Amino acid sequence: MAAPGENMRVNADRLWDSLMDMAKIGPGIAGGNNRQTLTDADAEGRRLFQTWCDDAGLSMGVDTMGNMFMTRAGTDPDALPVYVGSHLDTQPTGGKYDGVLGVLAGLEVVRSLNDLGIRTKHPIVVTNWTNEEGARFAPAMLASGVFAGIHTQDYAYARKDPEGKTFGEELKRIGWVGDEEVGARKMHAYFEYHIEQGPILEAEDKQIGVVTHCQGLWWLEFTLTGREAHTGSTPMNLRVNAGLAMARILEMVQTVAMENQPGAVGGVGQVFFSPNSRNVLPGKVVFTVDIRSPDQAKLDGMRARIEAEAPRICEALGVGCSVEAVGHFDPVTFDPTLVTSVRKAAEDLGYSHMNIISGAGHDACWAAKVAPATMIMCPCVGGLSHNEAEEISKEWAAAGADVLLHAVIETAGIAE
Ligand code: HGY
Ligand code: MN
Ligand code: MN
Repeated sequence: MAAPGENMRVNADRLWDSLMDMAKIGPGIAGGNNRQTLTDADAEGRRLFQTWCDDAGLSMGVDTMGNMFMTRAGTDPDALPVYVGSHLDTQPTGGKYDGVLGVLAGLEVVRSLNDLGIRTKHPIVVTNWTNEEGARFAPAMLASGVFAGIHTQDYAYARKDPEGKTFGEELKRIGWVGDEEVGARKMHAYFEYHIEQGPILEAEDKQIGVVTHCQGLWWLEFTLTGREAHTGSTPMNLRVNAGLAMARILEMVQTVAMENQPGAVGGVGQVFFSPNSRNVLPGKVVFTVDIRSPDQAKLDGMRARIEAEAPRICEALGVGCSVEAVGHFDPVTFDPTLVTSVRKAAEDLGYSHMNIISGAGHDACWAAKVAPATMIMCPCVGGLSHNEAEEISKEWAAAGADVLLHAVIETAGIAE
């Protein structure tokens, strides 16, 4: 006896072809992507997605943060939509699947419903959130954060990239300032399908991650002030060395994270030296510490220790020290009913699965503030992500999309 809807599956080749076609836009230098938010490449990727959605019979709405909402009508006009989203923007040396898989799998769900001739009670809205990565404009998940009322739009519009360009100017420049009030939309439910970006599912040989939680995050931006001086003629005892202070803070962050094992991470991905000249000791060093944990006490405890110890390290070297929290969300618990619908879909489809906590942050973390939300994950090779060598298999991609299809149908309801 076939399980309910066992025959309902996505078109794996069509999903894979769409992923490969999107990957041609904003190519990286090593086989991945550099399609950073609000660049011309982002604009080109948005237009391609819009064309595909138009071909699938979806109607587009865009809000003032450039979030794209592509609607497939339901039979009940009063029913709140089921949203299925993620992001098309990438890291500067990003992979082809981070975020993109979730947006294009959402489109594939709609394409498959069209093929199957299924009408749902609730509308379905495939969503592309602006600036999930936070690489060009901190913080991450900026536009979904404004949508959820975490940030004001003025704050978001004023965020600057390393060249001093603002989010608002760049959104306007690429022509994607929509007319919808951001956050006005109400959701019946929100699903996000995403690669794991970690090693667990592949190591455990599981096809599906049933995401129950997402770990919390702090991004602490440190500004250290030293004294610019000649690296050759300045005696060691006369140096005010902000670079050395930064190195000692990075070592301390590593120690704090290791002392909070298991279930804690800490590190630094971005550093700016000024004047960044080989033979000038830096007058200013700016860097962002990224700490995360699923445990609230550990997360906040690590922040407290780092913010207490960094000034002491700097004082010992005569270096000025200031810190600003430029990104934050607490650990997230996803909606148990939706989590169950994901697990049931995996079981109905015969896919191996396990509960998992998301190590990376996602727009679902903010969607969960305003609606029942959850995530589905597929493995990625070696757990590698935020790297152009990020890789998944077509089978992994399709299995998660099948689960998404079933969970969305379960939640949106098949019209009589
Ligand atoms: O930082 C994150 O976890 C996400 O990739 N923006
Ligand atoms: Mn992502
Ligand atoms: Mn990412």
